[in-house]
Amino acid sequence: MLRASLFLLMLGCISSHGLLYPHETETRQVKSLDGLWHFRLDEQGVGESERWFALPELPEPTIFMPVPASFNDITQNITIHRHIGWVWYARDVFVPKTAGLRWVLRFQAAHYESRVWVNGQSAVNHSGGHLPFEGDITSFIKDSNDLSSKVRIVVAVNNTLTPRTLPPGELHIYSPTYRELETPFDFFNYAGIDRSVLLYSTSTTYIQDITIDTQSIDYDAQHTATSATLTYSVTIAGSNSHNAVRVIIELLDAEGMVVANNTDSRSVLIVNKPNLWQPCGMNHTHPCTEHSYLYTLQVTLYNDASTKEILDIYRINHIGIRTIRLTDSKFLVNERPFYFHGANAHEDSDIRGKGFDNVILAKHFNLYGWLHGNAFRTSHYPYADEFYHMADRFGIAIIGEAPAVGLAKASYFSPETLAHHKQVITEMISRDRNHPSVLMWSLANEPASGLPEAKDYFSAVANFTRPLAAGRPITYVISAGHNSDLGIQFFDMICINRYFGWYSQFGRIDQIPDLVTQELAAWRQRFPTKPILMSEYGADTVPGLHSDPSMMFTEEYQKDYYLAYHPSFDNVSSLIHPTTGFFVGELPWNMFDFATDQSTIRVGGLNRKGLFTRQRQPKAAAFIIKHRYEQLEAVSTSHERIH
Ligand code: GCB
Repeated sequence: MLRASLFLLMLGCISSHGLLYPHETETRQVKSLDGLWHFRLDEQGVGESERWFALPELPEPTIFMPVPASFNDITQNITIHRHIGWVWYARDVFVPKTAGLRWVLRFQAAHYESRVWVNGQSAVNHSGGHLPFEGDITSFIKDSNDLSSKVRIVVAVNNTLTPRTLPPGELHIYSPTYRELETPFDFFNYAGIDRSVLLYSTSTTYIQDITIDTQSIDYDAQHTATSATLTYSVTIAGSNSHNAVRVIIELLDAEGMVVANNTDSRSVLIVNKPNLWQPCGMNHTHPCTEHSYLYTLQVTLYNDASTKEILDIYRINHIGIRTIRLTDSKFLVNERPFYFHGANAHEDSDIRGKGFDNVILAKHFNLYGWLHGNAFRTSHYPYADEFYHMADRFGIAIIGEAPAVGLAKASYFSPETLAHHKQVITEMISRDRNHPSVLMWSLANEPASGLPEAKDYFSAVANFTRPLAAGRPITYVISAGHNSDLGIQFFDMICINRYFGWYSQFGRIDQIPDLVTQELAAWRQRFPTKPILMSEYGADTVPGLHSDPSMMFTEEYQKDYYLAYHPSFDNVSSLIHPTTGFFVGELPWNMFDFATDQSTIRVGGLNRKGLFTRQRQPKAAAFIIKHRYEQLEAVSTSHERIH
């Protein structure tokens, strides 16, 4: 059981990595480099030795490639679609050289291995496909009175996965024309510059990182919050950071009024009568189409105590005051039981692949609102920042997942993978920890956790993450059986993926209720102090395919499948049975159909377990889930006694 005192110890322990989102402020400019870049494949892998990064143009043949987007589905060319290896992107940009400013080139993500050159010189390299990286490029910028002050940016990205990457993969070279990347996970290995590229400026002494957590909330007898204590820390970096700089920290309410302030770079803010951030879709909170309450944290950096000259201003406009606490049977948000009812997702859509797109983002949240869905797991990797900003606003709970999917073999539990796993956990938490919507960290999906190697591996992952976890419980998502898993003992929650009536008991909807009931009871018996969540369950469904009685792959089967699981959930729900229940949520697999490798079980190269098609149109089961979630919202919760 996690206790409030434990959360206190955890505060402020994370090291800074400067992953603050590049917001524009009075002192910071942000320039988008999204658009059409020059692009080409490097099938022979010769670009670096031939110094393509130093040429005025990439060698032909080049094409225009949109950024952000995965490159795979943009053309009709199957070679580009299934390319494995290096691809090259290039574009020019004009950047003014300005005294007192530094310019940072930021990639919101590129999959998987990235090398970036600016004006022919190496600027930044990164390994990992789903988190931002950046480099200070000020020294590469020429004087603005030099008429050739153009900055050339060249990026090489390689999507080859290895047993040491996350996710892992293995390249098989069968002949000069037949290579396959074996990917032990169930989504297409989309690649390229999938997220935005930004150029932003800061002063040479600047705010590098900010962390903020709700330490505690006091309530009156009616459970109205009377005050809240937030702990924060601000890291300053750059040329003058060790000299007499002064920082002012202000918390602004939704009307822009200062409700708390401080002048220490690491301290607390006390807020009287706080408006709490609430997850949506609970009886005592707001619908998922409306907004949660957010504050803004404003940090202003002055060059000295006289506060005459502002060096830097940074604002986080998604501060939510809320606490999280697990008991042995409940997931409490603001000391009230929370029940996760949403659907898992993927970053995936037609043409764009995993490319970030505001259209897809807005539709995503509109559909969760329509569904009354209050949660999603960022299966199976951290999503683009914008998803977390929207989730904060609507109050949709996020289980933030590390890209450790496909740890399927003993040889993958290596010291090198563990070191990289720790790196991505650090980067993920550093980027996402200030989002109130992130309620839990999932550190892997369906590892082979029954293997002896998994025990020490996950013990090490849990020990490493706990001091960084910023008040969130930690878990990983399990496919292993209740008597074979060796790693979850080190974590806080049990999250299980189960496909009775799909990957087993084909067509036997009638067998589902007993199997689900037995499964939940067995896990509970082994771990009586850890709440349980169904983190995946679902059935492939071809839209428009019908049968009565229902048969696998039809819309009727998907409906019957879901209806068969729900009574077993309700029998042990912590919401419906506050004293005996231990089941804290259900996340269907998947919200949307998504692309996979081609295989005999993936019609048209899609996993079709979506409640919605890949084009975001509902299948019949979406209406079943919507109806259920409306009913779940009506279940009232009482607040726990505060310890
Ligand atoms: C799972 C995996 C998910 C797959 C899903 C399926 O258990 O976690 O990545 O897509 O099953 O549909 O097979």
